[in-house]
Amino acid sequence: MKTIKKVLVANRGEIAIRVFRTLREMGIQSVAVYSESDKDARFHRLADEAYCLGGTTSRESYLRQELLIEVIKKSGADAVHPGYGFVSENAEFAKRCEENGIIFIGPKSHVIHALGDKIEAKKLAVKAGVPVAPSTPDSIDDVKEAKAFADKIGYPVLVKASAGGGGKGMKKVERAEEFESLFQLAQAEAISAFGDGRVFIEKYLENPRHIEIQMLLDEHGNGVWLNERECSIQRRNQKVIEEAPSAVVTPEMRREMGECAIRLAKEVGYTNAGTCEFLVDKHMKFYFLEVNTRLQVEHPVTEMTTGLDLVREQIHIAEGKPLSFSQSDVKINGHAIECRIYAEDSENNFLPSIGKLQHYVEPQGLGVRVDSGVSQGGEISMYFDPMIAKLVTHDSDREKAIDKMLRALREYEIVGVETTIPFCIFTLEHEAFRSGQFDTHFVQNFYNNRTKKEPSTEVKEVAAALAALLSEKQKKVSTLNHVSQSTPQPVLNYPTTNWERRKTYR
Ligand code: MV4
Repeated sequence: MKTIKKVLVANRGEIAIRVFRTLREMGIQSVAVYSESDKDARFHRLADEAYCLGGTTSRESYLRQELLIEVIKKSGADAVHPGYGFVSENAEFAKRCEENGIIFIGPKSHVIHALGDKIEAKKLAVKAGVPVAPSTPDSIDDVKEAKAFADKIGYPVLVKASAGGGGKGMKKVERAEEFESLFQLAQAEAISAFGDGRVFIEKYLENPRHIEIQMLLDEHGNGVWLNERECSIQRRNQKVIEEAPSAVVTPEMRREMGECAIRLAKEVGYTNAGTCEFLVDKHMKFYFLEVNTRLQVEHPVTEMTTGLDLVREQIHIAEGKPLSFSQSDVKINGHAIECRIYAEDSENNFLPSIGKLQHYVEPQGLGVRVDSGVSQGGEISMYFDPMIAKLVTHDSDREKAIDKMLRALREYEIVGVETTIPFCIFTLEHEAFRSGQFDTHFVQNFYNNRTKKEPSTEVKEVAAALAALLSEKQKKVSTLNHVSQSTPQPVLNYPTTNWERRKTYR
């Protein structure tokens, strides 16, 4: 058993802050790294020490493995927390840490490597007796053989890249006639995207739900499942709303899925926090999809409903401590929902909306948690993920958690960029969501071809008055110039939030 005294967080934004908070509470020293383009970001001010990596893009900063190792050594950190994205699921980085005597807070490098290969992961699932969708048992490169298999299991099928995952490197084939060309396209794309052209064929599941099991496994052979998260509200493989527990999972199904997840994890020697993803069909049959070997973006909904701090658990496991509780201690307290607030125009095909947060106030109150890495005056940069914040609400049941989320979404004040708040409000008010009768096609079924609503006369008048007032102010008050060179354009077209509905603006 080791004692971790100092941790470097190889990440940025909200997740870096999330980890720094737990480190502070545990009395562990913290080290931040940041790119030149993040020199004014808030996250590195929450660490005890901060090192500038230089560079602008991810490649020039947060992805520079050798530089990260150098800074870890220089800072005297004994461990590194990778957060999500960047080097978090990079087996090579985990291996470099192992070789340099640095504790990588996550599974061992060989485990990350094995599970990163989707064919390998599926073989492990089969070996552990976990249900999988019908597929070729291995990669297949002969197009004739592949087509014979697709013809046999029936269309539609998916051609999936073994090195893919999270929706990358996937082609849906609807009919036999289009198989050959799409198969070859999938192979070519897999080579160019991953440098690995291996693909396999899998039966396409119609209208599945995406439900995942959070796992914790220590280095003494103990493993627990921390219930499920439902992440079916996605657009283009990007999760937008997640919740725990799922509206449709029964206690029996939860236990079955949980036991499957832990069996698979134990098969591969998994340690630390991880997530086992499943697709669930309309008959509530579940099929293994992949294992995510990192702390996930949506982990807060599990924390709110189990009362656990997953980062604290990760650190204890990395220190070699046994889990301090067993499966029967894991309870579900109420319901939690997370909305990811992206700087994207959800009323205009989710186009990225980068720029300065001219005005920014977060919602607060009982049962409201906001994990964010931004503040007023900050920039949503084009170099990184445009997520502004994760808004999480917790209450005694699903309906109350939804109502609390609607309250919190309407309390948010954001001027300067468009956001996914209107989409979240749309979804949370939708009968399909409220009744729990939805799947991964929610966005395409209900949110497509939505035309922009014409703003009401009242809203137009308020917008015009405010624009005039702000431009007048700018002429007189020179200090406003550092906030914006041009006239600030308040987001007033869509009266979705309380703030936008207000009639008086001081
Ligand atoms: C599937 C599927 C249907 N059938 N596999 C997308 C993310 C990647 N991890 C796997 N994905 C899918 N795999 C079979 N056999 C449908 C999807 C899928 C999806 C899955 C989860 C959440 C949203 C999705 C949106 C489109 C397609």
